[in-house]
Amino acid sequence: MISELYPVNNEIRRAQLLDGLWRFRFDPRSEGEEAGWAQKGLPDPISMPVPASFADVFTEAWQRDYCGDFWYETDVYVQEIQQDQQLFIRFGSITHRCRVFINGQPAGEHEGGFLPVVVDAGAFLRQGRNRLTVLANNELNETSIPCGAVRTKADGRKQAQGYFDFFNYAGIHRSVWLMQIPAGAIRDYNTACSLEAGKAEISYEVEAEGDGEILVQLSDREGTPVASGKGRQGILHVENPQLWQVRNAYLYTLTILLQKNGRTIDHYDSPLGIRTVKVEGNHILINGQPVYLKGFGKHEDSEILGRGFSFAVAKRDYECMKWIGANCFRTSHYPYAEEWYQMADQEGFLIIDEVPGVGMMRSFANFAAAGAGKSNGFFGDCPDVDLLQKNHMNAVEEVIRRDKNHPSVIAWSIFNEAETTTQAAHDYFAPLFEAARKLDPQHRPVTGVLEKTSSPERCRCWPMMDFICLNRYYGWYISGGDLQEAKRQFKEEMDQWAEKAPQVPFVFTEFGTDTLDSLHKLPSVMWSQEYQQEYMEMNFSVFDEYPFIQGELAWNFADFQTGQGIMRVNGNKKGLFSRNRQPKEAAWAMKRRWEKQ
Ligand code: CKX
Repeated sequence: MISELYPVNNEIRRAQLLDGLWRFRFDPRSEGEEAGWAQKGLPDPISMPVPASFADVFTEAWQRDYCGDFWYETDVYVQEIQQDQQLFIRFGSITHRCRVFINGQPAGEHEGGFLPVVVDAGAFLRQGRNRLTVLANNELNETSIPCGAVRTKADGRKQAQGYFDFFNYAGIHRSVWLMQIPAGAIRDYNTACSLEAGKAEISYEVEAEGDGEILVQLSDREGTPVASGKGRQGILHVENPQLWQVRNAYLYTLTILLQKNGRTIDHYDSPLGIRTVKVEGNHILINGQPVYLKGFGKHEDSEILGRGFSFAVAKRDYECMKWIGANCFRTSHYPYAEEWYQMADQEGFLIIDEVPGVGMMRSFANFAAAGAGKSNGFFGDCPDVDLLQKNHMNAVEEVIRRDKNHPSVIAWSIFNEAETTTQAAHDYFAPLFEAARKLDPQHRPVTGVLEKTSSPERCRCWPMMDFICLNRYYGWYISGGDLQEAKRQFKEEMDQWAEKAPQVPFVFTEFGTDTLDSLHKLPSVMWSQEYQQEYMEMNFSVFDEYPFIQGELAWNFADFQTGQGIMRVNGNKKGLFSRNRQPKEAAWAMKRRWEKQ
């Protein structure tokens, strides 16, 4: 059985990082499998850092823009294999799909580029040196999530065309581990909290492969035990709990032991934050108190690394978000590396965790179509909607399984800017929402993100949502350059929502303007720093008029890379910070507002 729990080291479990310089090569004719590259070793490989996207380490355009099959290979040294141990190789993600070989043998495969790939490696690894090979592919189609297409050019080169506005970065983006865990190991666990005056109850459930007794203990920050339980299910009672609060996180340690005849067979420790999340009327409640969400839609995106995870970049992002007074971000438009959530748990940030259900509107520049309310349909004529839904469902299941115990995660977002106006869209999404509700032991709110075509009159999916997320660009894609008219139109729409859904919280998950950090202009013009600030102030004045608006997540935290085109000047420039994480002028206005709230 596959253990997906995040790798840890302790007296029983061993986790060895396999990051570093791997061997790499492109395979534009998809010939490597037949030619036996996994068995013989990659011919003429170049070196490639892991974790990182491959695109931005290159100096040639064809390499940066490469679309098709590509291979990674490394050596893994196993010191000793004990009888009662299981071995797994765990990749944080491989974008967008992969097959994994160990010593030339097919050992596993995965579809989807933003969630862990875990390979049961015991049958394939031997003591000493082993060859680990990955055949990956970054093509997009209308059954992959995210959705897109591939165009083959006259010379045979493939070009990925995402139906989305971010660069189609690919590679091994997150850390790779060799995990050694005991036979019969703890495989998974769930927790959920409920609060009463001066008390917390934490129900838990532990899944272990073998038999044996489960012991559970909760300790406070000083390491003092505050509650304990026995058995695979149970309730921990905590008197006077220290709550995990927004931007003021308190983390306990949950220790799970699997014991047999008095001997500890397995041991897994993880942080646990005591907090509840609920939607009531117009409010989002954390620990029973309304919270107003302030922050950003982000991307995993930085110079050179592309979408590769870096602790230093993530740390800088959290520092910038704290500086500006944010308390929340959305993992637009895919689940991020697990380390992001661990850091949010520590910092008390709230996360709307999004699956890669993006690009479900057929348009190569869907941001422009979506912004102006010109959806091009999708589900009614998608070539294999069942396969798309299956892939989407897998992502919902995998993200909830991966992230369900993080106190920072307060909601699941099932899609971004999908077509939602047809019966086909409704029928596509209903089972996904239902699954998310059923699978989450904490019953967090479930939502989706609506673009302009998903208007109060036309959208058929908003009633499935516990709170409604809107991406709106009045003053940019609509009435750009005329904030007065933009405000009038914006309010017209919000008045319609007020009639339609007065009892639901709304969160703005995108609003913003492309802004060059070099451009100043008086009076302001679009793209100038002044315009971004005036646009933000106009948006804030609208948000403040409608009490059911419970959050503002600006687009975007930082400038980020997109594909090339006439609408993007080396990327999307809607960041409040530059791609290098320096504040633009409007960031100060935001800081003043958010620090007061
Ligand atoms: N929303 C109205 C999705 C994001 C884009 C953003 C933009 C669009 C806007 C659609 O991924 O980057 O155009 O800036």
